[in-house]
Amino acid sequence: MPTSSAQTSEKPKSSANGVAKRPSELLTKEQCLELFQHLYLARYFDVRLIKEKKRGRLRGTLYSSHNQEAVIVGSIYGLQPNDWISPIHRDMPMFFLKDARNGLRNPNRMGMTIEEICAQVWCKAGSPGRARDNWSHIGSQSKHIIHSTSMLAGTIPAAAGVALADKINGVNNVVLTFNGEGSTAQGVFHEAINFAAVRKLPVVTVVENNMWAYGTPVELECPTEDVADRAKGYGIPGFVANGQDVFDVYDKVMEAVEWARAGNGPSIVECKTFRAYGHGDHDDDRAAKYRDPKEVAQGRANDPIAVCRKRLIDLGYLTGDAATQYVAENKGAGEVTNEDFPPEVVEYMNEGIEFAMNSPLPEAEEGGMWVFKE
Ligand SMILES: Cc1ncc(C[n+]2csc(CCOP(=O)(O)OP(=O)(O)O)c2C)c(N)n1
Ligand SMILES: [Mg+2]
Repeated sequence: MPTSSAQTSEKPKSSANGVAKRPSELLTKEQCLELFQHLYLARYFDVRLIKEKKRGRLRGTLYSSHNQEAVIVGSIYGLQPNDWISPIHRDMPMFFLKDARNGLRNPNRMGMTIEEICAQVWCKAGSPGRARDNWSHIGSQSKHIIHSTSMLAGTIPAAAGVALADKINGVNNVVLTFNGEGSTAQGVFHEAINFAAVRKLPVVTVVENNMWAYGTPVELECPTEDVADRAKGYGIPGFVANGQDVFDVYDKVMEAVEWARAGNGPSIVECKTFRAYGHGDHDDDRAAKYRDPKEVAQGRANDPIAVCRKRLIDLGYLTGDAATQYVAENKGAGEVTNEDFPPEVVEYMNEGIEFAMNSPLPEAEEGGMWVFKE
């Protein structure tokens, strides 16, 4: 069984000299560059919404994923289209990046469009939540995205249920469920993982350990050194990934996914990262007081875009001017500009925002919809 150092029953494919290759070493140059672009897409979504709100064009709370993009991007990149995900509040870009390998503009892709997500943020009629919320309490059964819930860790029992249903129906999809480290202190986290473990369900629980749950530090939520150590209690593998390195996240999640798909059951993948801002933007000022500025500076120093850029340069995939053309890393939303992002990234977001701006509000009569059985 894999441990935190992560070996699997199904050994990764071997190279000619017999040394096992990590899943990320099997990615093509194009795929590596695509991962890099997805990091930009996730970062731009975040900074653009902050800018839109500062300009007074947007209302509602924003839960920033700044600095956590490698977890969002690396964990879902290798999934099969029909695999399931259950994002949480800090994972908004995941909704439009799911199955992005099949083309961001492919209408048959098993992910949401940027138009749907922007309409959600602007509370318009064309959004999955139809103006009931501006953030992540959405999902899509047809796209295999389990609806988010506000109850921390509430997605894991739902994920276990989905995995059980697929198993009964003879379908071998993996279910990737996401949680903050704070959520691992919830009773339902233990109940659901225990249930998945005894039934060997293909549920991979990705823990985004950003060191803080609102104002509570990780050491007051988890007594073990690694959150992944909790896996031992269920007899399942626990993996630890560097959450700033998209390739390491990809490697650990792919090992867990292959382990699950081979019928071995669930696992926990802890990705060590750092929450760059407050819990939500309503918490930014307070967070600046409850967190040590040195800790914050250190936590932000390893920007996932910079880490990925270095790897691509080392691999020879980014050379010459292309290596430094768009430098979005290590800049806050107030400093970064459109010129720091590839034009196609800005364009994609512009299209989403334009759709949202031009979309109507829902009819008032819709307010009672979905409350009582029709
Ligand atoms: C059962 C439950 N308790 C408390 C809350 C209020 N709450 C919302 S988010 C949050 C912090 C979550 O921290 P973590 O799980 O680490 O995720 P992060 O926000 O850091 O990504 C809290 C306490 C809640 N939504 N559900
Ligand atoms: Mg947290």
